[in-house]
Amino acid sequence: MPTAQSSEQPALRLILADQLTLSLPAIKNASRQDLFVMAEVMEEAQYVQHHPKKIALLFSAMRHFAQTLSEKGFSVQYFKLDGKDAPQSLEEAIKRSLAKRGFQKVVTTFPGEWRVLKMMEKWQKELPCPVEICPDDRFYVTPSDFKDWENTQKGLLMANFYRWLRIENNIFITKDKKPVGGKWSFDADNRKPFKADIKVPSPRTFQCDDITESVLDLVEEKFNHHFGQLRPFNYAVTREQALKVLNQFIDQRLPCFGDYQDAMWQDDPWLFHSHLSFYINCGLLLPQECIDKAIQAYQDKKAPINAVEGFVRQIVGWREFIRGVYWQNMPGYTEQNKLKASRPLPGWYWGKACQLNCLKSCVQDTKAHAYAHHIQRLMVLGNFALLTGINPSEVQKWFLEVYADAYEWVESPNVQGMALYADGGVFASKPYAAGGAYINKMSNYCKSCHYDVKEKTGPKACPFNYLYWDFLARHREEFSDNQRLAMIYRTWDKMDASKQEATRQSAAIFLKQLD
Ligand code: FAD
Ligand code: DLZ
Ligand code: SF4
Repeated sequence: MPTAQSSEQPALRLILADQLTLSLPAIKNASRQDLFVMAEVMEEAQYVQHHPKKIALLFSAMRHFAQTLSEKGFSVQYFKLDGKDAPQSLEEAIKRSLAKRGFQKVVTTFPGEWRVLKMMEKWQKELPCPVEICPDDRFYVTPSDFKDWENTQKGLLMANFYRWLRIENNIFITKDKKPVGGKWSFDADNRKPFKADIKVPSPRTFQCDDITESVLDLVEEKFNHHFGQLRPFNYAVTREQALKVLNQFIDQRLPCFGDYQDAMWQDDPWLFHSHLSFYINCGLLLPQECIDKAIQAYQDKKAPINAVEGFVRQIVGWREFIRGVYWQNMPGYTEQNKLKASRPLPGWYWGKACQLNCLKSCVQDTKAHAYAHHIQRLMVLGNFALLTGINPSEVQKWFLEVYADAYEWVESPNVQGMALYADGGVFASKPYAAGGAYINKMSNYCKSCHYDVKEKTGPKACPFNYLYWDFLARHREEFSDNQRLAMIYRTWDKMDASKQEATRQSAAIFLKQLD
């Protein structure tokens, strides 16, 4: 509820599409005379061509959030994209709202992208009143905390960061600061392949209300040319619905989350994953409440340690670490290309006919749902781009466009750093390169593929097999000091010269066709 009256002068409070959280300082400290501004604008919807489901999710969630603020007694100026005289940019929306009344300041929240932060800093210089940038307290670690922690380290290791963060925040540890379960990570237990007879609960879906229906019509009209299927649309668009997704995950999927975390299955990207990133990243859910519920499930003996620790590690380990890497290395991080990869992104990523069943399936899942799970993104879509040397900025743009959870702070370190090694190893100790055997072990894709995963060279051989060795051979110089690759290079060196030649020849033919 707004505070009744305050001696402070009225403020204009901007809320972005990924700031839909009532507890944010910029929102909870509002008073009755303040005005909230929310704007659907072409500038944000088109700076990359977002998947239509992502735009629909954000616009519908924004409209519902605006309704919640109004019901709580706040004044809200909401600009619809198709409204009369709709502003084209966030700046235009603010300037127009400022002109209406004498606001004494503009209040914003620290954004998710360097680009938007620069925009806010420009407003600080140019707008006729002060612009305050409030902290985003939905994260455990601020960019400056991360910097301080990094200064205590010799290298950037997620495992060390995760342990430090758990101790600092008392997360899932015993009274004597030991990890619950006796180990900091149960990752080694989380690599079971999936089987056809394992029953997976259906994802929680929702009927569209009138607000969502009108957003779908708008997105269909304006963004029809973007890659991705808009309908059927059944994602959560309010906090109440997102909480239902969370509760269903905790009850039905969390128990197996760890076991099948790395598994991939044709036409089922959801498996036992949480599907919460859409909602955590736009603010409908708080990371803290997600891990609290998972830990409670462990305490109630409803989920095993490998599942709960695994989930906690993804959220307070990887998610926070990735954000720290982003802010610590911007600007410039997104332009890195240490392996000098220059190949254009093949049409296969946009759904053009493709004979690699794994790649085709992951693209199809992405197109249909604006979602693919972590191993699909890393070990199929990212791995293929790494091995074939696709230009990192094209890959990064693709990942930012096609996933409903994609914002630059989280997408770019995952793509540049984890999948492509384009940052030269800021936090990954070696490239996540893999041949067909890994994909075959973790999925059923190879069973219905044109290629043979057991074949190493020749026209029927799985391309991942020869591309893997070709990638390593091509980049030998860059990786000469990498101890973690030393064994692998020894295996390559022991291979017959004729086998090496055939491998490189197969790769050359494949790459030529790709071009
Ligand atoms: P689950 O598997 O259920 O994991 C639980 C939660 O942990 C996720 O919801 C997410 O909040 C967090 N998480 C797990 N891994 C990561 C990670 N590596 N980085 C950050 N958070 C993580 N995640 C995004 O949120 N946005 C992106 O744009 C994005 N792009 C990626 C691109 C590549 C190349 C790779 C390899 C990973 C990317 N990820 C991204 C991380 C991860 O793939 C997604 O967070 C996850 O697939 C979301 O699905 P889920 O909610 O079902 O996750
Ligand atoms: C991603 C996105 C989209 C598609 N549209 C809007 C919008 O119309 N209005 C808005 O306020 N925010 C939008 N966003 C989210 C912003 O781009 C987001 O704040 C940045 O990506 C930073 O994380
Ligand atoms: Fe992918 Fe190779 Fe398996 Fe085909 S055989 S699905 S290309 S890993």
